[in-house]
Amino acid sequence: MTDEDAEKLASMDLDGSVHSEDLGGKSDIRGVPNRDADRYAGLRFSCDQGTRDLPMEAVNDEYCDCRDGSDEPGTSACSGVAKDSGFYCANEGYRSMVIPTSRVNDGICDCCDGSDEPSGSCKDSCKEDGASYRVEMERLQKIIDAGKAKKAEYVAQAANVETTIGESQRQELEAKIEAKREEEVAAQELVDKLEAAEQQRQKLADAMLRTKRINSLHLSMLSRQQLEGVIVDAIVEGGKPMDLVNIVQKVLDDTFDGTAEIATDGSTSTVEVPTVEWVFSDTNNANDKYHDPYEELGDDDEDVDIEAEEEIKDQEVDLVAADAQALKDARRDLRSIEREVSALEDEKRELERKGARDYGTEKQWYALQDKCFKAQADKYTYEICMYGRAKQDSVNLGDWDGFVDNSNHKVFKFANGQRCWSGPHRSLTVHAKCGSEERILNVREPSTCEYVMTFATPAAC
Ligand code: MAN
Repeated sequence: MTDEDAEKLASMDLDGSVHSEDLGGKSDIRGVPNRDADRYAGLRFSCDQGTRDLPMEAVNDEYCDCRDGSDEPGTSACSGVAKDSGFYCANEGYRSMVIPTSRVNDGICDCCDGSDEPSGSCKDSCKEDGASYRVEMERLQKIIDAGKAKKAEYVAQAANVETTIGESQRQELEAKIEAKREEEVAAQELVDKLEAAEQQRQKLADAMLRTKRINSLHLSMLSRQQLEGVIVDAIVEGGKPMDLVNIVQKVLDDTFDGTAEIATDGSTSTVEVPTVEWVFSDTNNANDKYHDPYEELGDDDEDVDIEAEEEIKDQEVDLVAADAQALKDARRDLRSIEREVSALEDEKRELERKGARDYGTEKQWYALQDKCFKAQADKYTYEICMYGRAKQDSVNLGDWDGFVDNSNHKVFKFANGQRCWSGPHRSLTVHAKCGSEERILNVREPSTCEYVMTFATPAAC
């Protein structure tokens, strides 16, 4: 189907036939169709709804007597004077037509049978015109037939599809959603429980780290006065980890006479002030290079809570290894259930949305749902998406507003588009015409921001 064919199809009537004025052939009176022959058959002629009575000689006498112009159907005498009743040419062999009477006897052959001009001035080309017209019509008819065949495919495609959401379908989907939501609640509870345990573990780990730092700095060995000094010096020095370790080292050296040896429980051990990195690292790793001297000394000083530390370590190892993985798994499971719930809800919404759609009496529009078609017209690219949105470039021309009543599902609208500058919201009316394929044939804007489109599609065949 070429653009030209499409244009021709667009000019054809909705049923695919070409508009013509076949009023029953030619009568004996010039410019009058057979259908009206009786009116011109008597001895007298009546016009202007019976208010004027004329002798038959007054008909086609080149003088306009009637206001309705009916006494001069075969001359141009009434053109511009009265209402134009038109000149009928039978055009035998081609299409009959009605032309304005102003074109009668004007030296131009408008009718192919030449009846609008004095006899002998025009060649009768109706036979030839008719032959090529029929060839053209047959060709266009083939396009229409192809469109009809394609429409039959559309109809078949939709035949077995449930286009209205059934009660059982809805209930089934709702039950599925309900069951999934219960799973979601259980999964959320598990995540909450494991997160609480993780928080607890973190608290214990923090406490343990703190204990480690206290122990590593041997703060328990310092007097209250020395500790107060450490605090003040640390503040004065800026409170940096390195400063703090140096301060503590100095206090320890002073206290233990530079020997760096301490005696507890009668035993002797070297006090090893650990490296800054170790003390302030955030780990509690058992393989750490610093070894707490109090452990060896069997010190059970209250301040250095080795037992608590061990207990924490045990708990931590379990939690880190098992619960952290369990939490990860539980979160993953929850996310996957949440996704399933949302997919089911989407499915339900989609079903309801589609169930509410009007696909036409034969569901002929079903195959085109959500399909989009584009075309360039003037300086814009227009796009329509069936049951969706229409656009002019990126400007919203409106959302689907349904088929126009009594249009036989051949006219549909998009409404409530982007507001026109100090005008209405943009809207588009689409006139669907039979064609062998989908194609936007033309777009006009007869009134500002109110657009009209002609669209060829098999669905309109
Ligand atoms: C844009 C287009 C036109 C429309 C004007 C109205 O230029 O959408 O079609 O007529 O806006 O201002």
